[in-house]
Amino acid sequence: MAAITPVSRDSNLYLYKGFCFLKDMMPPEFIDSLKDFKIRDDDIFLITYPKSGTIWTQQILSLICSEGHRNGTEKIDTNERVPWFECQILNPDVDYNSLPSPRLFVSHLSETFIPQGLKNKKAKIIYVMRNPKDVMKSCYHFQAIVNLAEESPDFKHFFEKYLDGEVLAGKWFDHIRGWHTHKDDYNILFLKYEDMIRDLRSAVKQICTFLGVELDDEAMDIVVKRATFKEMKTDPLANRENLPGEHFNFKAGSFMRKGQVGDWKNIMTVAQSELFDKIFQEKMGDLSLNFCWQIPQ
Ligand code: PPS
Repeated sequence: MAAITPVSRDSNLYLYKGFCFLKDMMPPEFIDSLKDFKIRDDDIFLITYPKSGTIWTQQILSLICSEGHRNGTEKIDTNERVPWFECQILNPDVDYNSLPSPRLFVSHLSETFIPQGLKNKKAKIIYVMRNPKDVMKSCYHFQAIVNLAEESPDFKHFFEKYLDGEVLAGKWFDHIRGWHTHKDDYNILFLKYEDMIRDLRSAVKQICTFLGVELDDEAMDIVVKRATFKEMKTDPLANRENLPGEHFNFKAGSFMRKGQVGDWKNIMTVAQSELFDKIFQEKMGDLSLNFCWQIPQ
């Protein structure tokens, strides 16, 4: 087994093959075993770096794939409908192997750890990315809610911790690079959070086309409406407030915080932003990827 390294700024995490895992919930033997998880041709994986639009796309996927969700006859929590793949410990009574098809999974895993069966190019992956400054700000606020992370005393501390990848999922740059450079190995659709903000209906249509699902106008209207920030914030099945109280403190905030593009400007100093831009250029400059850092109001 590869070396396991402690994470100096967060004792809840360990570093393994360049990725930061939760010590108590994701043992390395289990993580290694996921490569052999048996993939079905109709599996759908949603993959994100944390705070990039996961819960949002989970809701969209669930609404697209389940008529019962759309018409309100099924009251299933989105986390149950689209379970967290590498955190099966949260669902000890569920056997992920025998879930009915089509299975929907959500994951923050980097490309290194993903089941090999996804390379059959039949099963589908939707990868959602978000500009990393907003991801950083969202992660920073999230520390107050989640008991699974050691809280940074201030943003300066968190800024350095995030750049060093001492947060769940490790370095944002590595995650994006890994998935982007291996994109041709998978049947994968890349989406950007900011494009979803600009035009949610088009994003939903893109997902439907990728999944081969045809929705009539009425169904499409329901999906788009129920996936708006305003609707999701008050939807207990979608906003994750049903998650185990021992891990989360919802008095301190919510998964549904602001849902905006450019909020990083309210916390980053000019010097931090310039440093980030420099590192971004060094690490990502050679990739054909553009990010939207701000949308004029
Ligand atoms: S997690 O913990 O990794 O699953 O978090 P994740 O769901 O990836 O990201 C949370 C951020 O997504 C925002 N969000 C939305 N934005 C726009 N529209 C909708 N419907 C929506 N749903 C969730 C959420 O507010 C978090 O971003 P911030 O910037 O913190 O508000």
